[in-house]
Amino acid sequence: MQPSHNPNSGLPQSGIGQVTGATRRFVQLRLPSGTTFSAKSSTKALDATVGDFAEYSLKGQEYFIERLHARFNSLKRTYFGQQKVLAANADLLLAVTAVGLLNTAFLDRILVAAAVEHIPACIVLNKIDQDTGGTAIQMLAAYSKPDIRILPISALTAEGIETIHELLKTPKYSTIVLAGLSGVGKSTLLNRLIPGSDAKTGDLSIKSRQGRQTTTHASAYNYARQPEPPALVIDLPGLSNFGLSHLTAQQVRDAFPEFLLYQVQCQFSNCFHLNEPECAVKRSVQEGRIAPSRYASYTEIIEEINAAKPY
Ligand SMILES: Nc1nc2c(ncn2[C@@H]2O[C@H](COP(=O)(O)OP(=O)(O)OP(=O)(O)O)[C@@H](O)[C@H]2O)c(=O)[nH]1
Ligand SMILES: [Mg+2]
Ligand SMILES: [Zn+2]
Repeated sequence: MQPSHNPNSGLPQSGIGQVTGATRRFVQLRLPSGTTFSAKSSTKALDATVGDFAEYSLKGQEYFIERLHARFNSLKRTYFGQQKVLAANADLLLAVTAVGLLNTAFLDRILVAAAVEHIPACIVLNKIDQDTGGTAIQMLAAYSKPDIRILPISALTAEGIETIHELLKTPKYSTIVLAGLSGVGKSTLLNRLIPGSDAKTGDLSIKSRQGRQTTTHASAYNYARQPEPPALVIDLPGLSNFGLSHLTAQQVRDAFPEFLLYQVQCQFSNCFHLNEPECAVKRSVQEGRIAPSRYASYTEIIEEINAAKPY
């Protein structure tokens, strides 16, 4: 009989772990307790992504990944024509944006990627210490219609941080993903939420105001919440584009919840709200019931999908 624990590390000899990092040959696995260790992939084709659940077992002195579990969901984007999984099995997505870097088209893309996979999402508006006059908050008013929660915070001054703590302490959210443009302050926020996590942060370059990319690969952190097991918080590298041409037009249309309210009044039941006559969604945009920025994001994504179609 084999002992059920590895005498060297005290870890179970086999079980299920969650991937917190992966290279071609090694995968970092995390147990529900938060302990991480390294395992080898037994096949070259193992396509492990942060958030994946994997079965592992000890063979000799080393841990090996036996197989990956099917994903409950995966946050995907198209990158140079290829569909890429950014993170798997997210229970909550925090779409992070910031005063000075507020780009609703980009935000809408992240929200679409989450909605298509049924991942609950909130918008975190960081750097509100710089929002003189509340302009950024006003720009986000468009999101009250699709009923997306907006959390205005400052990772720098800690204003509003309590609401993020509350979310992270919610037991049903065990895997939480932070995604957003480079420089919005994801890593600064993480350091604030998890003191000692030592997430690398970068300075905004004065020249471009773009913020050079500081986080270059996904990093994962434990968020302690006794007596519950720790939450896994994933800091994605700053993205500068979020291609969605792997989606269908229908998926994208259905990912704009405020369209669904009016869609029933469109002349065509399968209306895509583009050039169709008697379209209640377009009328709602003109009459101010749907935010023009949201509709513009929609048509832009649809155009991208059409442009990527093979002829
Ligand atoms: N004024 C202000 N600056 C902030 C705040 N949060 C972060 N910053 C600054 O914004 C810059 C970028 O922060 P990071 O945390 O590195 O941003 P990031 O989103 O992790 O960037 P990438 O790793 O490139 O994706 C740093 O200079 C931070 O000090 C904030 O709440 N207010
Ligand atoms: Mg970062
Ligand atoms: Zn329509």
